[in-house]
Amino acid sequence: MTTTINLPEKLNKFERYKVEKDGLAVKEELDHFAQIGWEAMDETDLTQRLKWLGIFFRPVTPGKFMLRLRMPHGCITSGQMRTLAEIVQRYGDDGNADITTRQNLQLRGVRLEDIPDIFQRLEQAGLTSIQSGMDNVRNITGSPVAGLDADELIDTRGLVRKVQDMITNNSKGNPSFTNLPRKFNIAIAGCRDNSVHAEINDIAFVPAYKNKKLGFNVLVGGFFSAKRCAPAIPLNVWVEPLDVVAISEAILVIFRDHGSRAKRHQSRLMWLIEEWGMEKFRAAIEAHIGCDLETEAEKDEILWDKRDHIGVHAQKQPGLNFVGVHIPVGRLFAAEMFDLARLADVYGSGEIRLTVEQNAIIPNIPDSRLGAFLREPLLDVFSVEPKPLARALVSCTGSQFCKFGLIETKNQATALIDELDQELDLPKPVRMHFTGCPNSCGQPQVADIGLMGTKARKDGKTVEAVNIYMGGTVGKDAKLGECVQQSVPCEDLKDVLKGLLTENFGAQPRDPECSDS
Ligand code: SRM
Ligand code: SF4
Repeated sequence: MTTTINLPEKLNKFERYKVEKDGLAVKEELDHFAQIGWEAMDETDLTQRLKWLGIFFRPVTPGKFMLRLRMPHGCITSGQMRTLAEIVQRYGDDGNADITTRQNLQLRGVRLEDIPDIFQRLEQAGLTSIQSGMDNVRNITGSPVAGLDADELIDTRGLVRKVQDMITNNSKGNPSFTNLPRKFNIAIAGCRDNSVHAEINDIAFVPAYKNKKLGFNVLVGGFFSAKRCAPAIPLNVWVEPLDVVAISEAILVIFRDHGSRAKRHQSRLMWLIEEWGMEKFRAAIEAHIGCDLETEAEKDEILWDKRDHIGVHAQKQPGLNFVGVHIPVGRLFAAEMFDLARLADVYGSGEIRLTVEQNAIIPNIPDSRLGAFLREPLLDVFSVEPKPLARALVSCTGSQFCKFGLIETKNQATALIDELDQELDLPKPVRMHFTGCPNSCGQPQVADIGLMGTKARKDGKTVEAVNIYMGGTVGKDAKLGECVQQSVPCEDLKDVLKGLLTENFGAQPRDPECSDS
């Protein structure tokens, strides 16, 4: 594929290093890097280009890398989970896996010298981490209950796989898409509850009927960044499932060739759409695919509130169930990963699904096996009936591993939410999302209550604090929340949250007699 990238006259440092050497070039140098060690590597190869292979140098834990996989649609087999468990197990306390807000897995504690062996294992297991970081397309999301949900409209698993294969050249790496102006997110929803957060993706396909035919309306340009958050807007196009790969490819080529590269914070797809106007953008897609596109269907089929999939649910296949288990803030350790894989084998069909709420689902459990499944000790840790605040808690990585983190998130959020769950009775779950900095990886703007890390001054000292967002709605008519309170010191957060939960979500003090702590 020929590329005609629109480079600015003066290149910023990211564009310069991409021009100097393609990100994917480091693929051929892994054995060498493993031999010389990370300390002797060229700095740009180490801190930037390795991300084209999903390998992230962590300045917070130098020498202990993060490996971000690709997990199309959040589907993983028990065998693949075991392979990943074996990989993190060798790192002892440093090793773990986090389920991400894009229904993906990231491994921690990884040593560079082990990467050649790890990549061999991943390939054998049918897994890849290719092009999962920096200016590449992120994990492609889809409904976590595709193929299981009786009310599903389109099973999008095959489509998601095809789009990933197009982008990554069947996981071998695709030079056509290694130099995008910026990161890029794609979601393909076949469900009625918008389980993928369509509105915050650069491209989202959402189910819609046109002339009684089922296909997708297309939304474009959604993104979050430290400087601006924008919900996706209609492309005013309806496409058949068959055309999803071609449309995605066309938009990516247009973004690659025409997207602005001058300023990093103005390089996401929305900026190009605004510069061109939707008509010109749509015409460019038509020119690329060589035919006219149909205008969008009047309404889409996202008509439900969003589900969290926790607990036992009957599948469309009679006699079978999927069970959503709550993984606190998405963090898994090797023993738990082995155990999840075992449960999927013993009770299900050897399959596990991951959700954008950082939880897991085990599908295909027969009615007759449910009782025994629900008695498994792992479910004491990964509950099928978590308390209302823990149930809906999401958290980004935060300062424990991420250099952008202004606050520690996962551990702090879990402890705080556990205390609030002990002290309050709530009529229904409240979706709280913690994110360590304005990059918004934990999506605070989609939450009932979003907490974004910042710093504040208290008693003459700089302390960890949060800006509080409220009003994010998900599912049908999804809407982004807005900042309602700034610079609340983390040490005061519990009382502030108690107030917000009481005033807005019907929280009542819990009767200590009923406490099960
Ligand atoms: Fe993110 C950068 C983690 C989802 C917006 N994100 C980062 C980095 C790579 C920064 C770094 O190098 O340390 C973080 C890695 C930390 C680590 O060690 O784990 C990071 N982002 C994450 C994850 C792991 C959060 C989580 O705990 O689940 C998510 C991984 C998803 C995946 O599997 O690929 C993650 N990041 C998101 C999302 C949510 C989403 O996609 O739905 C967003 C907002 C949506 C969006 O992108 O439009 C998001 N991350 C960012 C941004 C701001 C992008 C921008 O246009 O400015 C950055 C900073 C950047 O890219 O320059 C960022
Ligand atoms: Fe890191 Fe900030 Fe993203 Fe959290 S939101 S993972 S702290 S970049």
